[in-house]
Amino acid sequence: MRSGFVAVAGRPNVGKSTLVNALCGGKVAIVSDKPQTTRRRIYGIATTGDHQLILADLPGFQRPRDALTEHMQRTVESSFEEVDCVLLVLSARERIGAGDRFIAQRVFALGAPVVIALNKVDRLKPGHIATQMTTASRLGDFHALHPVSAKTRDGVAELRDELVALLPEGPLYFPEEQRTDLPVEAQIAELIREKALALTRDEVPHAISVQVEEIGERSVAADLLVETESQKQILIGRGGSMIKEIGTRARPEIESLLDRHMFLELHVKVRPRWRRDESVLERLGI
Ligand SMILES: Nc1nc2c(ncn2[C@@H]2O[C@H](COP(=O)(O)OP(=O)(O)OP(=O)(O)O)[C@@H](O)[C@H]2O)c(=O)[nH]1
Ligand SMILES: [Mg+2]
Repeated sequence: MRSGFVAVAGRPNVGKSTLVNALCGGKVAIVSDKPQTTRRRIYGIATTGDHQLILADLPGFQRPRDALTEHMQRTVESSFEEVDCVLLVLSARERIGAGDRFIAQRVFALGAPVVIALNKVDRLKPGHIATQMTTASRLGDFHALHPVSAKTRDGVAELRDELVALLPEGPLYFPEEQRTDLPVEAQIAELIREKALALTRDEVPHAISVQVEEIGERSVAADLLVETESQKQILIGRGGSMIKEIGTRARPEIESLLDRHMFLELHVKVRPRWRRDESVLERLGI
């Protein structure tokens, strides 16, 4: 039996969570087109007869601006301890630049093998992919470099085999059927937040957090926290249309997670400066 932990590192928005989901063969982490979607470490666990691959999906590497981003960056740093391998994710759609080099420096210094995933190669010209691969290969002494598309799953199976081959012999760290270490309340909160992120823009997505208050037999109650009254009005929408749409989108996924029909009760609340409030962050598990 091979088993072990792989830290997934990279700039915000390069597709780390999408790739973790693809490698696990199911949704464990939420995804959005806004940077800083992932706020806490989430294990995506993939178990077969002969191995258990545990991927630590992490927040994107960033310079902290407040307590929230400070906690996020600390999570990234502490997750590098005792991993069997690091998966460094880059976006082939953007210039591989100073931000990637900064992360690479940190990652290559760990001493664990580094596998580079050059993500988002779908619909890119082969010549452009080749150029990006050359640039990526200069980041450090990598173990392997894989062009992939987390979206179309191109190259994902090969990348998965590469990671599994790097795992040492070890025990099952999690029960065979477990897909993530997130408690169910947190999974539901994340699903609701994902829908809210998709429907908002500018500074609003960053100001949203979700807290599940109660999971009953037939209903789930959750609060969406924002920082200002105007953000609250945006989330509620005209005549409640926005919050209704968030609920409509989140409900089917929550129902399939809990395996029963659910009524979803969402409330929007203002918590001024929650991103700087340690007690709120603690309650959110960040
Ligand atoms: N075209 C394309 N888009 C992708 C691919 N992988 C991810 N994306 C998109 O990139 C955006 C960011 O994806 P995420 O998986 O949330 O990125 P992340 O690195 O986890 O972002 P943070 O959690 O904010 O650090 C989303 O809009 C995804 O749909 C890919 O292979 N191809
Ligand atoms: Mg993410």
